[in-house]
Amino acid sequence: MTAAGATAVCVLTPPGRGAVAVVGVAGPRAAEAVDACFLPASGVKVSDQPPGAIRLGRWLARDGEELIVVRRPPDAVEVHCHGGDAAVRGVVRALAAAGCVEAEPTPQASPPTAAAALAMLGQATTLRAAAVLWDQAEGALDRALRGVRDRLDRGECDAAGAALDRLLRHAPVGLHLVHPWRVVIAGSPNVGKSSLANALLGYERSVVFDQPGTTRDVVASRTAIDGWPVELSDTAGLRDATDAVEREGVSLAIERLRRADVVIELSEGPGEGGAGEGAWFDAGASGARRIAVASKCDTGPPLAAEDPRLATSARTGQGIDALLRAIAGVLPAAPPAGEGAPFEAAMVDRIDSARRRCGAGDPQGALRLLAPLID
Ligand SMILES: Nc1nc2c(ncn2[C@@H]2O[C@H](COP(=O)(O)OP(=O)(O)OP(=O)(O)O)[C@@H](O)[C@H]2O)c(=O)[nH]1
Ligand SMILES: [Mg+2]
Repeated sequence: MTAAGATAVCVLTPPGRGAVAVVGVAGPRAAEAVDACFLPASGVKVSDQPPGAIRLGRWLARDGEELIVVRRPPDAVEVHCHGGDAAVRGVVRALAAAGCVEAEPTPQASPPTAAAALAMLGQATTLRAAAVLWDQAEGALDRALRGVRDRLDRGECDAAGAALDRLLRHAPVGLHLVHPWRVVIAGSPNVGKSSLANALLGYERSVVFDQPGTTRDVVASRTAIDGWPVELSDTAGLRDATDAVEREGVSLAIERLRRADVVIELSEGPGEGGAGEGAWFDAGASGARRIAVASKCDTGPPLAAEDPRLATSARTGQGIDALLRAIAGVLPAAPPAGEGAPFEAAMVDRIDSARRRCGAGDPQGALRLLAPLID
């Protein structure tokens, strides 16, 4: 809030990553304040520009950084600058020094789950994840929860429980809209894990070398598979290492396996079919979905018909698209457009507890648990 008659400056774009940020200046001295900081390329001051004018120029307080200024009637100016934190802070500070009062944007009166989704939207890295969050920002989860509340008000525990079950089914997707799915490539040394990671990523991220024990650390990379955010980890080859550094790498690999959502169990094919790795995988990948994959299938005879592994070659690209589809196939399906999906762990916990209260025939208990998500 700012005093009447003051000129305010506030960041209009939400926090999070973005190429461009917008800083708004509003009040009787908005154009003059911007004139004090901005050198228009045309030489015509912002205060002499017509409403709606879009002007390129340089920001004096930031070493003459180029940005765009838009005049908005009746007395506002937007400064469109680089989206990085430092650039935004530099613009706001200069305008404050020119006499503007720093303000927060007026909060929209929106339901808590919609506001939380909107706040999280800036962290979404894929269009598909953003679309699910946008549905929640538009009120999909709020509508579903209100529907549950109405049923609970009428004492309809079974119907409310079924609606909560539907929401909980979408929780795994909801919880991975900004936190990536963890996909880990594991297998014996030298089977081609790093080569496969590079082939899946489409660039040379990991060092590849014809010597077992090349990768010693976890090499994690962010990517997207089927439109979902994924962290792909290449790991050290699993074996009883004698070298202390390699041993450390193997324990890091096992640690990653424990926390994985999906494990690609890589073994050289067509050879012995990965007989040796099973115990390692069992030690690590507890709850993860497992995909058995054969590497280097450009060499030697084809895999036997009964071999359950997916045949790949990092060298020729054989099977790489099929493996990407297989990974997408073990991830849960997206909620239908417009459907509610809880997207924070605390929300899921509440909904889960409320579901159990429904099962226990306690509509009041369920209502109490859901109330903070609705009001
Ligand atoms: N012919 C063929 N060779 C491959 C293929 N993938 C990897 N290689 C070779 O196998 C060797 C080991 O490859 P890496 O990708 O480094 O294997 P790794 O499993 O990461 O090895 P460590 O990190 O030591 O555990 C290298 O010489 C690669 O060129 C493939 O698809 N076809
Ligand atoms: Mg490697």
